[in-house]
Amino acid sequence: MPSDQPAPVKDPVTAVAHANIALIKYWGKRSAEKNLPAVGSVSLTLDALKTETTVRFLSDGDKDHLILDGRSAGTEQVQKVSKFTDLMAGSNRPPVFIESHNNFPTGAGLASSASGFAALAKALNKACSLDLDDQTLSVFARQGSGSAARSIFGGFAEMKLGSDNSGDGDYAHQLYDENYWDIRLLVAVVSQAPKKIGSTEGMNRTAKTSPFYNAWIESSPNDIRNIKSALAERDFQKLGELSEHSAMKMHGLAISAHPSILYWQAGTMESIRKVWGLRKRGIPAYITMDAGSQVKVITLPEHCSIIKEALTELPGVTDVIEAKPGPGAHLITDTE
Ligand code: 2P0
Repeated sequence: MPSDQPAPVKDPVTAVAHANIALIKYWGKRSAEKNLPAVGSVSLTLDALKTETTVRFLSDGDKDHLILDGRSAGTEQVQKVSKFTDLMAGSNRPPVFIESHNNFPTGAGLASSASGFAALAKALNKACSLDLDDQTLSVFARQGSGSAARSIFGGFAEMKLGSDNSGDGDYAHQLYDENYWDIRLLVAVVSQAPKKIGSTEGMNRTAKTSPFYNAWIESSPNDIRNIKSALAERDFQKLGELSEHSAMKMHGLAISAHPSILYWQAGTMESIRKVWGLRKRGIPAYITMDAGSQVKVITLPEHCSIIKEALTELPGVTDVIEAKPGPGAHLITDTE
């Protein structure tokens, strides 16, 4: 630990953070070094998808350990987490033992890095007695994974862009908490396999090769403004249309990269067509998708069961998860 920071405690600290789904998507970086997004984004934190992470600083040994879902993580993942721990705890820190568990498939487009780094930031904050506020934690979480900045907060969050490249202005903040509006998100699980092209690689390739990248950047502020007004008015149709359009725009952009980035599987198309069919029949349901093949459906509580039933029947869909607005990252105490 740097001498100006308090020594880490040796007792384990456990934090939980929930995945979030971007209603207005982040895709592209304006700087890789501090992981600065090229566009703002607006998200919904989800109660049903969560990561629980326990951090324990070790009094001896010389390397960090990371256990992910019960297994020792690969070198690349350990390095990423070590670098993040250095960032928060200082590079003279003792080795750390981190155990993390997701209640959903890792790396399959269900935002495991978002909940993962948000939980780790929250746990390290306590384990190192840093006492940082959520905005500062969000700045740290962003450096682990852009979407993680939003998972620090519950309910609806906005990721803001800084006016310079220091990184201090690139943080998320809460727009409304998890009790503001009871909308639902159904996840049609199409594949549990990790995606072949990670988000970072996908974003970099898109920025370098898509002829539409500048148009994507230019159209973003308007999308953010409009979704914030849909949220303020609790206008579900407006929220759904804007969210679906942002996801389609992002996937169209990724497809326009060279070589093309196509996250969809057969079950993805089946699910999209099914939801569009339901909407034609008057059911308020809108699609969103991330860097993976899963289709997420934004709807209202009273329409969940009919949509769930329709998606479950599809041959390409293995499971349907229902989520509602969830809480921000928090510590688990003995009393929970
Ligand atoms: C989002 N995604 O806004 C977008 C939509 C995926 C598609 O943020 O490179 O893992 O670590 O900052 O946060 C996933 O990308 O990317 C993501 P990095 P991250 O949710």
